[in-house]
Amino acid sequence: MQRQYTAENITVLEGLDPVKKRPGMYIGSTDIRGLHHLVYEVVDNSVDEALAGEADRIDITIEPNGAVTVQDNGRGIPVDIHPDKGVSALELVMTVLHAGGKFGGEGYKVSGGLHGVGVSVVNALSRWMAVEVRRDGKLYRQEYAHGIPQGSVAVVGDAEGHGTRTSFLVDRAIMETDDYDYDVLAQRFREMAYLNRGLWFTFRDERPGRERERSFYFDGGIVSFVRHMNRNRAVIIPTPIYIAKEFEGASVEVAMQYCEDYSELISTFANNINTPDGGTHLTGFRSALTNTINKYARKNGQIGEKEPNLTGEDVREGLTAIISVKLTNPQFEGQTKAKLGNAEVRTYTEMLVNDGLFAYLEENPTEGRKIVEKCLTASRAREAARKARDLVTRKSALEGVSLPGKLADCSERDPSKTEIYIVEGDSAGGSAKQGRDRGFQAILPLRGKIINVEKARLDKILGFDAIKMLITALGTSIGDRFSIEKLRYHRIIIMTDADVDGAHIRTLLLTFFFRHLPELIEAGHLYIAQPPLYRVQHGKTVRYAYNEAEREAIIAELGPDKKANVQRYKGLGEMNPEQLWSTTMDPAHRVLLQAKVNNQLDAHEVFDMLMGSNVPPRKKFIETHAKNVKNLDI
Ligand code: 0RA
Repeated sequence: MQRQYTAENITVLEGLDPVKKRPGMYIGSTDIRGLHHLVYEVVDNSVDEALAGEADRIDITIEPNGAVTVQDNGRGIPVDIHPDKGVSALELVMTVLHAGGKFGGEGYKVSGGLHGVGVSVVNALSRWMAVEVRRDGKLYRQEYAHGIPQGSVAVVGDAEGHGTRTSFLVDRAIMETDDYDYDVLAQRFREMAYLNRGLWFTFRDERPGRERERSFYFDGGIVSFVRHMNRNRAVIIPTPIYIAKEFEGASVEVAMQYCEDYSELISTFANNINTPDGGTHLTGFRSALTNTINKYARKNGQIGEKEPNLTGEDVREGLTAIISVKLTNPQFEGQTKAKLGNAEVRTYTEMLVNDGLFAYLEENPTEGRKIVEKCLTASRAREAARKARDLVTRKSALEGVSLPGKLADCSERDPSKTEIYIVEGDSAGGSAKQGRDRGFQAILPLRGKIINVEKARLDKILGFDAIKMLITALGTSIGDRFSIEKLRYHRIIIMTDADVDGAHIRTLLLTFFFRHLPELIEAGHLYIAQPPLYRVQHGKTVRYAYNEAEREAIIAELGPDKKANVQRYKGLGEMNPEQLWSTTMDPAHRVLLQAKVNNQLDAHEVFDMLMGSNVPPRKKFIETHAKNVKNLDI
């Protein structure tokens, strides 16, 4: 079929051309992340309508054919003809880059800084797209192919109510995949539901064999978010503190709650977008928090006249908080645009917390006293930790020349070329020492279980020899003396037995790195070795299997009449040095898993659950997941 190009269509085609040519510039990538980005782009427009107070439902469906439909009950994208351009507003929004929907708004309009590339980008990257608008009793519709309107906006029927329904089928000639990950999308919608109190999300998957549906709605908004984050922790005050205020061009909301453990978990958002690198909202919050708690504690007599102030670390220990700001012109900074830059937001957040938190503490003296008590305990412990650490560090035990005696170091001195194996047990350590390439591979055997750092502060942790040895061997020191430049090996490889104890030690080590040396994970230095589970021998050929399926495949390959000798390795110690080298340590053959943190919030939750003091959720998690743990992505 010959396609008809009108003059107008050709300008549309050219207008969206840059998107098709360089999709990465608009949506980051054409892989699954870019694919999800397209969905977020469309959903964000409906969320904007909800933020304007005009919609309270968003229904998202992955259709049986893989198209995605997003429907809201907002005012409907305007369909009237634009006076200068001579086409409908709807068509402009769908076909002109950056046309957005930001016309005709009053008050402050919010739009996502990262996603806000406009729905025309989605249109450009879709084989097919259709928009239906219900307003003024009519149903309007326009369809597009590769971003080109297939006719103008038409009335196709009568309609009750109002809203916008957008469907798109991505162009597989541009997008590498159309296989949406339900869980990833659902997680984002859940987050959006927390961040926008009272907004209903329904998310359906209608793809054959994968049918499911979830709804997200939180009456408590970010208060519910904080409750959810703390659901596996012991809390100091039962109800999260909530403070919020509207400023000129911005709204600021904070929900916070102290827990009995030590980790600080503050998540910040600007226009519903996570800002993991913080920014002005976080800076304002931190300074006002320290200021307010000190002011209250002094007024209350909990800090004496001659006593020093609590530090920022003291007042943030055990704190879970969500800071969410919504503003007209968000400025996202930094390489990954993960930091909020608007200077006025610092002042707003400070004002909110200074006034709002102080008022809360005065109105809730029981809670106020408990919170200050918790901060004072943190302060005393930190002082003790400082003393303990200085005692050790002065003697250079963590930073100095004397490397631990158990460390079998390598001869290479360039850290970018070297690796250190942290090995469970002395006997496996022995095999590893003999099997390694001593040129670039160092071995540090750790005996027995290391301490569960989730339950202890740094002063206590530093009392354990295994931890001291590890830090000394790595060379980076720890806490406020940490310095990544001093790292002595760029690959840190955890090598434990393929059994339950091994898995436990591995988790303890990962927890330690995650809580106390997260920079090493972020920089991609931490790995997990994967020793084989089976040795399959037939005659003179020996092969190794890393899981059940591989073992079965090898046996099947040998054929039914050949009898293979299968050995199951219970521990690293059962392998001789050559076997350990060739299966697990030789860079040419081994398979390493790199430890990564995909999502700070999720990772914190998983560690809280696995290592924290609440037992039932951990039991449940292990029962649910023990059978299908394949890949470790913390
Ligand atoms: C601009 C103006 C108006 C509504 C919208 C945009 C709008 C856009 C989207 C995108 C998805 N859902 C949407 N819902 C509304 C309001 C026009 C008026 O005054 O009625």
